[in-house]
Amino acid sequence: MPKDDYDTMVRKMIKGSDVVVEVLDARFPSLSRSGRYERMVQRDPTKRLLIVMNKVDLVPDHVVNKWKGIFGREGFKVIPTSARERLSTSVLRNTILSAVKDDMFYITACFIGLPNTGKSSLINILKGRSSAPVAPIPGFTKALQALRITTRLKIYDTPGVVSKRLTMAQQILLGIAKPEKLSDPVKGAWSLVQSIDEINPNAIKKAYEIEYESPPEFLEKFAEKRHKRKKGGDLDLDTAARVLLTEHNNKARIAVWEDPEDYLKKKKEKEENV
Ligand SMILES: Nc1nc2c(ncn2[C@@H]2O[C@H](COP(=O)(O)OP(=O)(O)OP(=O)(O)O)[C@@H](O)[C@H]2O)c(=O)[nH]1
Ligand SMILES: [Mg+2]
Repeated sequence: MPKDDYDTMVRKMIKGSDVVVEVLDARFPSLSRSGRYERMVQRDPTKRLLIVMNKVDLVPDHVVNKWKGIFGREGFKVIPTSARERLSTSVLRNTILSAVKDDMFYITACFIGLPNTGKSSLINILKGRSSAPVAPIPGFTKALQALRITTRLKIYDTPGVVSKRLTMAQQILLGIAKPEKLSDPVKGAWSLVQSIDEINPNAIKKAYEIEYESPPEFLEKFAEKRHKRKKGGDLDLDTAARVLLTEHNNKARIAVWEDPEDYLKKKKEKEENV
């Protein structure tokens, strides 16, 4: 289905929901937000927006708390969760139920967000048994799914939509770019290494135990270490690049997360320039 159709589908779901739960990747909370959908919810006083920072198992607590404070000061209700470790999933359920007025018995909520942030995983936990298909592949949920969680609560799972505002380098960092869709996976892998080095210069070295001075040097050493060679014996950088990107998308092996201080600095600069 074309991207625009997913967007239309998500907009329709937001229109039909009382509570909209935006699921962010706790590693990249500001990058994975969708201002457009948030504004759509906020424009309608009958709707409530909740921000979930999922995958907190991949980020140190003090970083998660800082983000929670920042978004809280911006006026958002934030719930850090981990579907993997079943952290705060009942808090999430109770917050959804209490987000609407007491006299409203039936509640419809929808889960929105970029691909792969864990929307379906969270909904499955709320439901109590596997109902929404989960996969390590970004863009796995293809169609709408309505799930009755309790008598009062119905939740719609939506397919993740990639925001047009995200550059290809950002999509690669977020782990939502499919390696097979990249025209040049080697450049994609270099871009990943460069983006991560800019945020956390030791993360890749630590994850793969490879010393390097530049992204191309890293990829060559990575190809060697993984024995990725073509028939003639030359290094197969294309295959190595795909392996690296796939591991980043599926396994989150590299410990990397956005720096909240950096976000605050950039936000201040932007405000001063207005
Ligand atoms: N480490 C970690 N991984 C998680 C967590 N929640 C989900 N995942 C993993 O993230 C991947 C994507 O999960 P899904 O629940 O399919 O994500 P989704 O948001 O529904 O993705 P789309 O349907 O593509 O939009 C899977 O490999 C999950 O196992 C979490 O809390 N921590
Ligand atoms: Mg899904």
